[in-house]
Amino acid sequence: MSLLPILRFPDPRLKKIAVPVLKIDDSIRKLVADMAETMYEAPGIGLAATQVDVHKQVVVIDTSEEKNDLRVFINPVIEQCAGQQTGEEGCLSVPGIYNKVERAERVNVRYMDLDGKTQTLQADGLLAVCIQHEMDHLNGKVFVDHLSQLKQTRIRNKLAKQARVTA
Ligand code: K2U
Ligand code: ZN
Repeated sequence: MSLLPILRFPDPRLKKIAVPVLKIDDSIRKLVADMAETMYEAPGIGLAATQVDVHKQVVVIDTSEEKNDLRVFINPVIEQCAGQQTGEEGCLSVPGIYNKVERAERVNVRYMDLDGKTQTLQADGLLAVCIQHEMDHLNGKVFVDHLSQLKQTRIRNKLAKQARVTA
């Protein structure tokens, strides 16, 4: 397994739309293993393939305390959502930036698992937030895109200043 470099906002590759996985082969299985290792090492509780510059509809999530409950979502589709929740979000592609984002409280998501079997999952709470956050990535969106233009400008300026300092 390998650690993969995570794209940083405002990298334009984060805006690319991921394409469906047509065949679950060894390359997809290796991508999932590398994404999982990268997520755990970051550390994070989710990671979308877009963030590691692979524009395929693959997401890994583990919201468990013990970090022993890896969920793999291939070609995920949210079929239903209900309710509303607002929570503080961060993003491995936008380090050091946190902001409140409004999400659906509950989602029903259909996806393919690593065995190619179609699954459906009813999720709420943090898992529902994470699924929505990762599916935004697959659609070329980061959580900053949900914020006001003023906040987005301030975040871009802050990250640009950070980049100059660390260059
Ligand atoms: O996509 C990512 O960057 C992974 C996010 C997923 C996430 C964002 C907001 C809310 C829930 C999940 C990272 O895991 S952000 C870092 C993090 C770590 C532990 C708990 C919450 C967020
Ligand atoms: Zn993110």
